Amino acid sequence: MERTHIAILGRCNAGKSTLVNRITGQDTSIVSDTRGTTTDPVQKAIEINGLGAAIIIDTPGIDDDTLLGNERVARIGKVLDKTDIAVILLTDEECNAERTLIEECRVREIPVLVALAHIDRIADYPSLQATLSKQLGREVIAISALTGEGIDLLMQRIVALRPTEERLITEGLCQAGDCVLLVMPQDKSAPKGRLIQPQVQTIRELLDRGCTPICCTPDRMPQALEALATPPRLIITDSQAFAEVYKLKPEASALTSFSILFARYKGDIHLFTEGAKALNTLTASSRILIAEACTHTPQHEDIGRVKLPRLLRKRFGETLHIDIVSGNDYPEELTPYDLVIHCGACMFNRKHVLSRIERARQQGVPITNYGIVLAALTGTLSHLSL
Ligand SMILES: Nc1nc2c(ncn2[C@@H]2O[C@H](COP(=O)(O)OP(=O)(O)OP(=O)(O)O)[C@@H](O)[C@H]2O)c(=O)[nH]1
Ligand SMILES: [Mg+2]
Repeated sequence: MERTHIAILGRCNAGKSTLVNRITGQDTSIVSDTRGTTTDPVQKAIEINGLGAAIIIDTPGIDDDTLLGNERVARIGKVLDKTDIAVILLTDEECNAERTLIEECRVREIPVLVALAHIDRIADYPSLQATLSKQLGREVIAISALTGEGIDLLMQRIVALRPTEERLITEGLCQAGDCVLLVMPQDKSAPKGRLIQPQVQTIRELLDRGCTPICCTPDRMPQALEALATPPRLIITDSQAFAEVYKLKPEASALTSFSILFARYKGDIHLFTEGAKALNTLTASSRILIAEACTHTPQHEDIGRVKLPRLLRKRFGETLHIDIVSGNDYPEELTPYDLVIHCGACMFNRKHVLSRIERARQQGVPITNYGIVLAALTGTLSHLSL
């Protein structure tokens, strides 16, 4: 699910953690008057009235000197990579660091809200609020996370800034009334007793769109097709089953994969297909970075850790250098690599994927994703609807 990521930023002791606790209505973060209490970003999933699913991110102080300078910048940078809305807290007229942060957000196209915090203990807060507003050339909301004053207004402003772009996973590939066949292997690498996020999200969207989703595992695909009076408009398969599904696909059905759908939905499918062209120039001494969004214990037939490296080495040679990173461990410096291959990123928001794509693009390193590479290596890419 696409959750709006809201980061609470500011200097140490600005009351970031107190505000996060107030918004989430829980003791999500540790609060104390010791500077640098929050050293790692803390995320909390919540539902916000009028906005829907969100993640509130508590962050270390932008002036936290208990962290090394570059470490601090890197941590804030990683938060900004996924931030849809930034809330910056101030407590006095000093606002140089905040100005720099506002500028960084402008470059990254992140909408910013500025709030003067701790107003319960600032004698003439309206005049400080006016001064800051003038200095920064923008609205400054007055809040107290302690008493709750001003929080309703802050939440209203947050809701007003929510990303409004409505995106569909299956945009342009099917319409109301269409039957869509989903081929979903439930092998050892699938979680026990449930479906993975991309499958659930796609089924839900198809139901909402008035389509008829039908599900099967690859081995039951012939029976599923037989049970239908006409071929499905679209077949969506797990990338791993491309080859066998393609063989069984009726002429009249379009074919795509969950990872292609999510590359379109979360990333930039055209840049990813461009990036996959790098596969034509790789050699046995090339270096590849495989980046996974979620951290999970490596599994026997894991696609990112086992299958993809095996296919790549088979194609380009055993000496091919492959680094695998997961979660937030996406390197700043991508130039050592000849190609970055990202997972479908079902656990990331779109902003996060776009930030990663942008970093690769700026450094001139081709980037693509699992589904596209699997399709390219198995020769099915040209048969897919993108
Ligand atoms: N009077 C008053 N005190 C507050 C308010 N918000 C936070 N505080 C106090 O300020 C101190 C610091 O609050 P935190 O929420 O830990 O601040 P922080 O910005 O998370 O600090 P770091 O994690 O160190 O960066 C605590 O003693 C809080 O109780 C407020 O609105 N009014
Ligand atoms: Mg804190």
